[in-house]
Amino acid sequence: MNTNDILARLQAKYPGENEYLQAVREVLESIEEVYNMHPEFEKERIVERMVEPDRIFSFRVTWVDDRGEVQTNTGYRIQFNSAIGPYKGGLRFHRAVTPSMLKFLGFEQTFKNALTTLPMGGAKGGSDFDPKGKSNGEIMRFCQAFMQELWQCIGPDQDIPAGDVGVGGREIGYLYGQYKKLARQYNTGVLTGKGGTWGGSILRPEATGFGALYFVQHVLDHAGKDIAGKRIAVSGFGNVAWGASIKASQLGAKVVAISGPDGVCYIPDGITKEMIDYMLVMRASNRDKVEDMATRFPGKAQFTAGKKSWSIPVDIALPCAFQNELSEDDAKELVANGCWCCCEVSNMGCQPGAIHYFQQNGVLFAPGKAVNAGGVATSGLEMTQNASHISWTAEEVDSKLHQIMQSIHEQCVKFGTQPDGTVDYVKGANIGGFMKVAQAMLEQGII
Ligand code: 2IT
Repeated sequence: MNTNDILARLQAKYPGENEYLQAVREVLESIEEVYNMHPEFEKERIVERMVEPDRIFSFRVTWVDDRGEVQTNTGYRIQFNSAIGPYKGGLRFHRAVTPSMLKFLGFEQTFKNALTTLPMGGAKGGSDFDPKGKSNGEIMRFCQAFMQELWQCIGPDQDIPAGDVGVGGREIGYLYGQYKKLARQYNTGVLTGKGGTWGGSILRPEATGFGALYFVQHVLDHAGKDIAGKRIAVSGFGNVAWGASIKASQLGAKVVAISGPDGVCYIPDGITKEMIDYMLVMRASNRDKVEDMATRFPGKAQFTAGKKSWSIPVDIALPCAFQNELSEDDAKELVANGCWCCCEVSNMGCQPGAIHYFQQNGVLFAPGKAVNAGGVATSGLEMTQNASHISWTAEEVDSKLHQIMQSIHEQCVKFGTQPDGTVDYVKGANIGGFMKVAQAMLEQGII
């Protein structure tokens, strides 16, 4: 395999699909050496097949807003790879959603899901619908219109969507209600992230953030460090930032920054339970403003417009919002201010220049597909509970989540340990996920 040749061909075929090309480049660069030691991969063109989604559904979504105006959006579901199980991955509702964004997410999801140890293929979907400023009624009508098309593509043994940016418990509720009405199927396993009384797994809302902090603990432990008392910058204030803030605080760390599209809130004494609870109110309001935290807690949270969480001096940076949210300049500012660990909780949260800068400067860095895999892993646990018509206790789910995050860390160490004994988590996660999917594809023949 020649990474540059493959990328040049993809670039010519998909010009402008920058997020997708960025995600493919990162994986191919990591796996090239191992790949070339396996002539059977090359013979069956595993990489050429793996970078193309199995199929892409694209559909019009038309709905009526509160003023009676007709609105039209585009919906997508990308079924990326089914080598190790049915398609699994979230739905993103965000104004900037494009096929490129969802292809990058579906590609990443394939390797992430392989790392979880559970039998799930990779998928992603969503719409360019912008939840900002929308009423509850508008959200419901949009979800119903979206499901009007999506229901034909999904099923508990085919493709199981969940939430992502802009899609949480409320949206999953509206989507599931409409799925039942259209499909006349009452198997709750068709979606994950459901409510607790109708098939949802306990701890699924917290799982991405909790799993990320368990992974951070393993990273620190492996490097002979400890999380207690450390200062942490989180970005965003959505579901992932919320779960990460709860667990970081429980583990004795101090979350001193959260952020939004409008700026950053600096919380010198560390985030409190009341503030963490208020993040849910801010999310439900659809205002998309972190300034609301400073308004609600004057004196305790200080808002600065136009700044990111990466401007606050911390030990550990946890991007929890959106792809490419941390640039090389941000990485330089963090390191200059003493930051020595960055774990991506958002998918592809760091730009390639930032990752390079962290690695060159001895910062412990781990990529999203390892760090945030606790979310989809707990979705996998929700599917198991649904399929066996039972619900596990919080202790059972949490202990399984712990085991899974530990196993992901072990895979990173196995495939990413360098001659000097440090771990390249990017390499480790990419090779670990890739080997599993590639092996399954080989065994299933040329399809
Ligand atoms: O990026 C992700 O892993 C998710 N949005 C969760 C997907 C899932 O199926 O739970």
